Amino acid sequence: MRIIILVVIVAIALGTIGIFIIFVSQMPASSNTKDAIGDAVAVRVHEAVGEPVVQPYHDIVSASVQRLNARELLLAVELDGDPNANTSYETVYLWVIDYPTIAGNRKYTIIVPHLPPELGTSIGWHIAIFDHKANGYIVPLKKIGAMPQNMVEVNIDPAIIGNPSFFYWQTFVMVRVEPQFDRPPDFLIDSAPDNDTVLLSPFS
Ligand SMILES: [Ca+2]
Repeated sequence: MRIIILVVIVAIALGTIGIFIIFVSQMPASSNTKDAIGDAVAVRVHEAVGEPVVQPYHDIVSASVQRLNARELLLAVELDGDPNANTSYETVYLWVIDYPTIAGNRKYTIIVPHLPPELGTSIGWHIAIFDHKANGYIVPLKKIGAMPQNMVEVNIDPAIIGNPSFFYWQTFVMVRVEPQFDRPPDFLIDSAPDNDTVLLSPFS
């Protein structure tokens, strides 16, 4: 009898925790960080032929991640120039998101590349999402519309990244000078925060 009561209590507790996690993962939440202007520098990540000239639209001024509701996660970065004006090399804006689970850490990278007209194929803005645990793309590269002036922003369904109740994020600007798409871009230009992450939680 005692065992049955204990099992019932544990089941009720687990059910309550489950409902709480689902509820919290749908609550609006907002997080942001500011970054210095003028700190953008091209740091080579891979050996590659060519080096980008740092542009104002490579320089992060601020970045934010907001859960607007259960279906919309808004990722935004404010820049010191208009990223739609990119005319040389592929510029890539990235958000790296990670959070712990009982089954281990989950990590995703939201990749937003801009391909300038000089590349000639599928020019303009794109999005892809990479799942580090599965080591593959869960959203393959697809074309999206133009960005607002001096901003890069995308809206994704948080279900794609597992509907976390909270997570840590960091954003990066990178440039690819060689068209080798099986590796990360060749240069890191700016990041925010530079050596830290931001917590998105309805309780922070
Ligand atoms: Ca900056």
